[in-house]
Amino acid sequence: MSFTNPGYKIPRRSVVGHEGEWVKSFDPPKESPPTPELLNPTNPVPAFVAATIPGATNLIPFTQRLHLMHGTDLTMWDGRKLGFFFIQNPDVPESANGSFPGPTVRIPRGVVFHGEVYGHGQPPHTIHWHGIEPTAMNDGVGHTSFEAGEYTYQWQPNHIGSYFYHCHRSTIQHFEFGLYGFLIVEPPDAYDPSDGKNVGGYPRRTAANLSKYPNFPGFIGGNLESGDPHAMTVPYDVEALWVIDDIDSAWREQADHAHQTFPKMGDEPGVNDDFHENDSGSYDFFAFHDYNPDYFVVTGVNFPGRIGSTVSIRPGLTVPAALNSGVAGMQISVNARRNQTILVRLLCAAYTKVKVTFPIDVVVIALDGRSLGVPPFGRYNQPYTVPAGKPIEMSTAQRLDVLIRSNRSLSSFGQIEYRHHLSDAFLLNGRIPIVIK
Ligand SMILES: [Cu+2]
Repeated sequence: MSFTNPGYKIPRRSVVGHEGEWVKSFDPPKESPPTPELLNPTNPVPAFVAATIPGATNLIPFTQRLHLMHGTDLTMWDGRKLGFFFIQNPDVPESANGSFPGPTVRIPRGVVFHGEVYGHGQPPHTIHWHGIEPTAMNDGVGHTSFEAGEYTYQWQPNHIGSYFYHCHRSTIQHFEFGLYGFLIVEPPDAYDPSDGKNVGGYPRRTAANLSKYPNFPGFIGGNLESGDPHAMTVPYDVEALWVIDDIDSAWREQADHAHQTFPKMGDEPGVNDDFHENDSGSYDFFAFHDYNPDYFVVTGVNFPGRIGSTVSIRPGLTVPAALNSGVAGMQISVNARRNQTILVRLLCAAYTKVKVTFPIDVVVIALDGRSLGVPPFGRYNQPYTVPAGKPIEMSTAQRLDVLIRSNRSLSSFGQIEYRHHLSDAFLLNGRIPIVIK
């Protein structure tokens, strides 16, 4: 059995003559449709960022701006330059040239979110708000909504937790090339300074049901319908973001320009497009089936090693407030004190098989933006402990939130093991320092 002589043959229809079915209503991409049922946005975060980050602006009130760019090189740990697509927030100077991952978007539960999205030049893009539940028009899935030049996405987050946003046009490539960022839904009062708290720092709160875990102090149970913004939440003192990704340099060489995998538009969009004119000939239109990553990163930081190695990132790495919606002190490598509650938010943005191991017991409090044991799904699941050393398997697009709290000092590493998605061959062990003093 082989790729050319498979054991099973799935009958497939040729796409020739059916190209129109694969190109949506708002191609060509300069089309900028109005948002249906547009409401006034109420998200306070962009104004907070403008008030606290030097040089930042809030050009469109209450609106998060995200621009999608292509054609930027990123220098990897060994000095090699690889092509990436970046997400930029034009309101924030640190984001002016884009970043990988894109800036972390934080938003309070219940507000009306507006995301003004602009795709720089062809090809068009979308933003899919992964795990949020918008209307179909605002879901940003290419082929089922539309692909646009400019659009204001509108939605309302109703569950506190960890999400992410990513381009969903030619997703296999655009996601792999860097068009994604983390998305955090916080309690409704997370950016309300009226009680004198420092809304740009820690402690903060996230949703959890810790009624069976009294070692995490400050948990508030109660009833989500009561109006208490902190019902079913716990405070955390330290927050770390682990976005696990892998990079195939050969993909960059094969798709050496941004239009490589796009049909060339004919004069009747969706009807007489040419699916083969933009490719270089040797790889053809669907170039991205053979995936063999040779670079490995966590939250944009390179694990500095070749395939087969076990390597660590530096201690003390943090995410700047300008790239974290104005919240200062977000960590990558964990640096905490004893008896602090540590929240690690994990996103698997890798295509390979990933196993994450902690050197200390962790409590999994949420999966994919839904907190375990918290209504309305509380009857069907509950938080659970993963003992030190036991691997947690993760797959593409999955999010996992874990809490850690220790009354003893610790100087060790979390480990991310990458294995090839087909052969299971060992690729790399990436280690992330965890220091508790
Ligand atoms: Cu895109």
